[in-house]
Amino acid sequence: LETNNEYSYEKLTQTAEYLKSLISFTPQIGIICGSGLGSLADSIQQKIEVPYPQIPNFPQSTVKGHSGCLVFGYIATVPLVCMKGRFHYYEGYPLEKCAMPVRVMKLLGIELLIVTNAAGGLNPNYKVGDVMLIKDHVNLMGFAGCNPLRGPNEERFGPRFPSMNGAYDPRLRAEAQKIAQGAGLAKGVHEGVYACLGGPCYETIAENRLLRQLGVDTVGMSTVHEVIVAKHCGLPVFAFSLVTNESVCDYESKVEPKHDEVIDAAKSMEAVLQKFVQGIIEFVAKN
Ligand code: 6GU
Repeated sequence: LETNNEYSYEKLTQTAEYLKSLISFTPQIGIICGSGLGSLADSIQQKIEVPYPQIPNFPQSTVKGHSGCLVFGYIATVPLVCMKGRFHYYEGYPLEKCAMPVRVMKLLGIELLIVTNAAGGLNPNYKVGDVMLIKDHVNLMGFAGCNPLRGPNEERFGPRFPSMNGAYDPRLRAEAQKIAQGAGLAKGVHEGVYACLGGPCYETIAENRLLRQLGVDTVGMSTVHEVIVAKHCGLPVFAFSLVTNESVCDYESKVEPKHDEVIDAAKSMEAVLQKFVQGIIEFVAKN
């Protein structure tokens, strides 16, 4: 049996206690910023930034140039914590390591997790720049036996066999349509199904065709394992994909995913998404 005490309840508690010693409030919301969407953290007031290398037991980011940090502070009077930079499976971390910050944020006291990602749009009705609220996921990596909850279960977080139904909070999704209009997403937002693949290569045409048949609307390399860990410990989730590129199912097409274009598309939507997330937070604060 492979046992892994690297992220035991005690270790995660240590990490949370260290972070609590730096702040004088209890964060109510946790936010995970997707690729190119780090500026979601810019609207945070009274910022306290804690670089990942400074946090005990935290994974270290492999991405060159920026190590990532937790940003504590307030948006619309709501105390929160934001992950600027997340951990991806393709970097070499096991899934439970990718998702471990979710448990740390749970121990810090958050009551809602907001997750964002940059994703390929498989649904032919989706255009670059569109937002899709995630209503459900296909845990494709789980089909192959990879799951962040694999291994001995920690009952203090949740049950051995957790249901995944309702992981993406339906009430917030319903409200988000209205909030999107107010934020400048005039056409509104889609609702659909997200799938995570391990990456780092993008999908082939044949894989895109398969995913489409499976009912997948956006595809990326994150989120699912974070949401599984959140649902396991009873955290409601609000999650959306920003469609940064078209995932084509046609061999004649010249469209090809490129990381630079993913980042550019995300950057060009940052201001609108910042407003959108702020609207969600304001709604949560009032309700
Ligand atoms: Cl097309 N695929 C995956 N797996 N992740 C992405 C993407 C595509 N576009 C942005 N992120």
